[in-house]
Amino acid sequence: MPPPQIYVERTLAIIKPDAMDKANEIEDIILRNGFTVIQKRKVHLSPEQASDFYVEHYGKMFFPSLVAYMSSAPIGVFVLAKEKAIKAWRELIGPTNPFKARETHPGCLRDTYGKDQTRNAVHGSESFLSAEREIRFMFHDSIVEPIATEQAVKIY
Ligand code: RTP
Ligand code: MG
Repeated sequence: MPPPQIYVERTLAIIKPDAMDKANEIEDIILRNGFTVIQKRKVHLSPEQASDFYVEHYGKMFFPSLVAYMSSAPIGVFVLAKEKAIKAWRELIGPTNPFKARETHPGCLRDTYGKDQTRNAVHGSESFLSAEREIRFMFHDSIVEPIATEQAVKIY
């Protein structure tokens, strides 16, 4: 009999600027939850790069503050793999708003590390297509090379 097939999915996770001081702690939680870290990078996005990354939100009221926040300081970017990784990572991070997360999903990452609706500690891809787009985006030369300094290579 052939061995059972397990479909291992990839997703993109980001530790946002406000949670970078807890990056080691968050990476431990990632590993303890059975994710494999395929790639990781520390990058400092320009406002243009942050706008491109979150282009789906262009025109929304929170877009300017989101872009300013995401380009304010370095972020930790991870490609994670696991069975049903996209859904599993979204469940682990919890709802967008940390105050809501605290009530409905106590113990999720945004409950533990989030500060407010914008500074909510972590990002997770929403679908297979967005995961593939975001992985390509973050690990493309145009993002990686300008910050490929010693500091960027060693993530923390
Ligand atoms: P993400 O894309 O970062 O994983 O977050 P998400 O899917 O849970 O939420 P999304 O609707 O995609 O929003 C993207 C990010 O924009 C900021 N935001 N601020 N002030 C506000 O009302 C507001 N709403 C969203 C958050 O940083 C959110 O994660
Ligand atoms: Mg989103």
